[in-house]
Amino acid sequence: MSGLKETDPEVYEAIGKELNRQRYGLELIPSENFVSQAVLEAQGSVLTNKYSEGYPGKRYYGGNQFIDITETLAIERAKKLFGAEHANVQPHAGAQANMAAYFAFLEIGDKMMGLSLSMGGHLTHGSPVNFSGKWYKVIAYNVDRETQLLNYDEIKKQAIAEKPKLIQCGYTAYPRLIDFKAFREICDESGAYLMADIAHIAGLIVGGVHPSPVPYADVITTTTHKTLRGPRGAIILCKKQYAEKVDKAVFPGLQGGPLEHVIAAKAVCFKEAMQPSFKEYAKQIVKNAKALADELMAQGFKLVSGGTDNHLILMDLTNKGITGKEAQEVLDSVGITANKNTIPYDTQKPFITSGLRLGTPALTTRGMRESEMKEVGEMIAKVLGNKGDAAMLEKVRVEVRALSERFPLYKSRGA
Ligand code: DSN
Repeated sequence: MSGLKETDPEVYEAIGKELNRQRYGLELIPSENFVSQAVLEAQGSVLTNKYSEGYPGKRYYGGNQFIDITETLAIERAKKLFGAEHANVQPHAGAQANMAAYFAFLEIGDKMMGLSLSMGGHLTHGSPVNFSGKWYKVIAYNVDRETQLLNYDEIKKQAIAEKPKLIQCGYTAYPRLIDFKAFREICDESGAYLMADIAHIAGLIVGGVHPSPVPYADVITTTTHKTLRGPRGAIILCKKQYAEKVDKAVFPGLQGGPLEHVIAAKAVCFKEAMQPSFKEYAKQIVKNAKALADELMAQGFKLVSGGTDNHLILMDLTNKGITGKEAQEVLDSVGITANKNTIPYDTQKPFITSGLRLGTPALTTRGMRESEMKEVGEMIAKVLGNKGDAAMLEKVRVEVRALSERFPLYKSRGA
């Protein structure tokens, strides 16, 4: 990064500091990961210079003969990776992908159903502060108060009574498997389209450790940067019969020029996710999440739904005298990054919360396994149990640094 260092030392320095934060800390935010050198190189390439409104073979600008190669690779690889009939690889981010999917299947004012944000849904699944809650008539469904799980019978009753045009499934803080077949049946009985937002679990799906929605959903959206371990961005998958309306919704409906440097990096990510080693990676994410969950429960922590089947854990801190916000902050102070999150039926405000959301995709990328998850669980317990003990916090800070150094990150890169 010598050019950047010379031109803009302030940006260069901040990037260097962020690199060191990633190298010497423990990243437990379940929606984050570390991309490969190849993904970084594609995303940092000259493809950023090119306008390419339209789609491969049908562009509104000249000079797209090489862009067409990378975008076509991304499309074909996405279809093959997920076994989908059609892929649009242009959405800039998950929110834009969801917006485009709604735009394709709904009219403004139509009724849709999604899991409420405070129960593990996403802002774009119908939150009143988001476009989805403002443009559509949203009926929220909840998880069960006792089990903290989706209750498919209840969702079905609600759907049959409400008759939404679209039902959204796929979540940001749900630690269990999603039964997409059950959602298909609910949609068939209530006359709704089924949309699955698999942003969190896409890598687990292609890695074979979570069922796929492809046989059941009419439209699927996912970001590419979470368990899938690609660049920040998103894609939409759908059945062939919906291809044209999905493509039109993305461009010209909502976006102009696609980010072709990011699309090239998505193509690289999909190639990486097709390798047998990615299946091993996905399996290890889940094994690590279970190991971390077991250690946290052994340390006396309550977990929402009593554990995990996927990459994430939602800690319920209500019996520990610490809020999610305080927990996030004290963990941050020792180099452990996690995020506060509401738990189902939380009595705290979303900025405070009673929960803490953890995930294992990033640490698994670094090569950590079950024994390191046990160490991480012990560190979290020490920090949350001793938040005012400066000596203890310093001790854990040293442990965090030592563990991170055992699993080097971006060895050859300097900012
Ligand atoms: N912000 C993402 C997450 O952290 O889950 C969802 O978009």
